[in-house]
Amino acid sequence: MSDFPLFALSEEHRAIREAVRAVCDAKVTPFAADVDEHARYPEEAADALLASDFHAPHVPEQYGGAGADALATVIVIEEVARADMSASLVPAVNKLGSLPLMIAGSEELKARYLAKLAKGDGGFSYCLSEPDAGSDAVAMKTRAVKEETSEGVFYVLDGVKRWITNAGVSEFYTVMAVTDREARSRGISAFVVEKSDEGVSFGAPEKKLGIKGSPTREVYFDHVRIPADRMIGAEGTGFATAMQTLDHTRVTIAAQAVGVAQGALDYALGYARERQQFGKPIADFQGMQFLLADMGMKVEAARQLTYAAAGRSERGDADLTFFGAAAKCFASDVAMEVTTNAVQVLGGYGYTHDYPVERMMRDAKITQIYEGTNQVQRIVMARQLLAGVQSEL
Ligand code: COS
Repeated sequence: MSDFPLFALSEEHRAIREAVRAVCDAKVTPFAADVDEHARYPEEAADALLASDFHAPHVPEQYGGAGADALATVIVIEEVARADMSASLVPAVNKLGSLPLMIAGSEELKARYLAKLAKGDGGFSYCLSEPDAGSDAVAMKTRAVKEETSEGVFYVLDGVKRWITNAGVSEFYTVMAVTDREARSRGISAFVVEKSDEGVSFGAPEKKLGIKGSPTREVYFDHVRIPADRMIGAEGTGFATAMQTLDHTRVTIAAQAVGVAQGALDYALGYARERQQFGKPIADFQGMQFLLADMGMKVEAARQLTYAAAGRSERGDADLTFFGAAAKCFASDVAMEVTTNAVQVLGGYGYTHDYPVERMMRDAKITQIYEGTNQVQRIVMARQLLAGVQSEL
């Protein structure tokens, strides 16, 4: 047998986990309850993540980024989510918003915007969903009309995007818009829009169940005229780019789910050791032990699937579409179950704001919904299976 460390993290990946955990212990965990309570942007976490280069770790070194591979990025997001899901949306959404550029953008566009993202000159949000186009993303109405003038070629964007994470905070937006209505999914194109572009505005922050520290708003495009060189890839390729992006970033949602589940499990374990009933710690009761064992087992299974998906994301394997959907779906279902059971372990205390597990339970719920509901993930997985796409292993 070789001494190849099968299914073990490299020293480098372990070191990244330790480094992020230190940042989180100092600057994320202490503020998580306050961020949730006041539904405020996690400034302390965002500043600390930027200072330690964990705000957009996926940006390649050639653009001034940390050059983290897909697994390292997953570890960063997992660790931040373990402390505070809202804060984990900083690295997660920066990847979601900028990945279309990395996949299909021109070298000039990448150099211009990825460098700004890496430097901290502005975050990147992703604008796909609309009021009437959620799971059915192709049904979007936002349009981009080509305009050829003596000053050059432009696209004029009109429409509304909804559920846009970090809208208003981000400086840059990848926007999918219809350039040819008749061509359906092949008539959608992707653009980089800046917050400062004339005609861009934002709705009021949504009042949400969880991830309260991460602003979610509508984004309005009222005759936003942008130069044609801000189109990402060729006209009509925007939908395929948007879907390819989600194949990769569903892995990062799985990472958030693993992180928040681990955070809840850690807290429940500590509580079960301390809390005395019937003259002994509740951890001594077998009923409690079985509950904790199931939680640990499921978190670990979700983590392994997520890391396996991250490997596929890094290599661009043909089975990434299946693995991205499977990891997101499985890990988010686990996160919901584990965070709910953590509340159960704490009993009445768990149901109050004095303990973090009810926040984790509320935060976990979104992982079953965004970047495609878990029903959509099952559609995606079934299509891959029926098309005969085989696992790379
Ligand atoms: N990679 C590359 N291309 C893809 C792709 C992928 N993973 N998935 C789909 N496409 C392409 C298809 O190949 C097809 O192209 P052609 O028409 O050129 O053949 C096109 O995109 C349309 O695909 P499809 O016919 O599968 O589209 P549907 O309308 O059936 O929608 C689902 C498919 C439901 C899976 C898709 O709309 C989806 O993922 N919806 C959820 C959206 C979402 O996650 N929203 C959250 C936003 S971020 S918070």
